[in-house]
Amino acid sequence: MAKLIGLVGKPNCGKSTFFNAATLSSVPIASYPFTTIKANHGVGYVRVDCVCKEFNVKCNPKNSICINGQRFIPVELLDVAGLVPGAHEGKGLGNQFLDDLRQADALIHIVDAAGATDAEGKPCKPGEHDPSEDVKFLEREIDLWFLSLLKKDWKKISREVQLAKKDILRELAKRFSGLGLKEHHISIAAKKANLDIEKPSSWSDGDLEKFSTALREVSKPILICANKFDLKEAESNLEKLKMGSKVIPAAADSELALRRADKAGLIRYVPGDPDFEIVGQIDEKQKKALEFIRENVLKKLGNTGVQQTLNAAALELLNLIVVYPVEDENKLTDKNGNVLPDAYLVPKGTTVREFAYKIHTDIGENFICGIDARTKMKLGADHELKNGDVIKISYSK
Ligand SMILES: Nc1nc2c(ncn2[C@@H]2O[C@H](COP(=O)(O)OP(=O)(O)O)[C@@H](O)[C@H]2O)c(=O)[nH]1
Ligand SMILES: [Mg+2]
Repeated sequence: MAKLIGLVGKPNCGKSTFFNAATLSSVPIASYPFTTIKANHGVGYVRVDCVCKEFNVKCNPKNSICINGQRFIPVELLDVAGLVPGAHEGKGLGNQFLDDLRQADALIHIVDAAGATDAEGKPCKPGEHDPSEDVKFLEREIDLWFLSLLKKDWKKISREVQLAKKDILRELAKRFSGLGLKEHHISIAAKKANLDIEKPSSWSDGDLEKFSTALREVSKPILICANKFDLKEAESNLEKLKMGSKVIPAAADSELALRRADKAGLIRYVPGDPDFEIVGQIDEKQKKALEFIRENVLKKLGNTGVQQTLNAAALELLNLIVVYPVEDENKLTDKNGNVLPDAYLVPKGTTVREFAYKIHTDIGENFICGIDARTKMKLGADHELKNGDVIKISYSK
């Protein structure tokens, strides 16, 4: 299943700006791997070095884009409904928030690192609010939500499970399945919280709280996007934001401006690049705005941070790797002669057979073996794929 990355945060931190920037592409892709795109869903891109350079071929991508040897691979994004205090109790837009959260496999928490948004999400003077409070607040909201699900009928159920010698992990997996949690999530979280799974009825309130936090950490990993880094107040808050999750400084509105200018033919800019080039007619005002971005964002951070945030979410948080399926392992083409047509994001540890199923159910069912296009070696069904693999799947037709 394709992974879904949710953008979360309180109002006015730049969620919509980030979403609009990340989903704005100047080069359309013919076919997305996602069938239905709902209202607050969008397609962003993960940027990796394309293997076309290494193989010294000119590629002809179908499900992705290649710009100057950089492959952009679609990944689905979700603009999660604004977080409000008390969301875990279903207050305000709380229910919508929780419903969005349920679907996400990983979260990008967009924070106003400049502290120009107060606790309720209203604009304030930069530096007035401590953004690390927002990080604690979001984590707490999700923890309380997990805790409320966990505590429902807990005394009765834990006793029953223990008496009947049933597996508590399986029971909890059922309870949390609506949130996309699997038994392995529950089992890892139980270990993390040091719980005796033979004696659930002995778990204290403190144990249940620890367990809720662990469940959140394993099932909804969070990356912090320290946004509004073009404002000077942001820098002094960076260290404070590093409370465990990875933090990436960014300027979403700069990225949005650069992508729009590129789309309008005013500049040439590849998302994630350290600089841009002016190629069209621009007026004084536009020139000033672009110079501001160059001086206050690109030179300071090396990039706008938006692409880097998406990459980290997909490749580090979700542990995805990139694999290129081909039908001809020598020419690296599909049946129509397109060179390196597709790039798939798959979880690390995906086997050759699982990959075959991902391409097509029929191919998975009639699987014979894989062939590594680099070494031409045969790969068995259970062989685990590596990042950057170019793979032909042989199957009986
Ligand atoms: N200075 C600065 N302002 C930003 C940045 N990103 C967004 N904003 C501004 O912050 C305000 C709120 O942004 P919006 O995307 O609507 O926030 P949302 O409520 O979280 O969706 C808008 O005025 C944006 O232009 C940024 O990187 N730097
Ligand atoms: Mg918004």
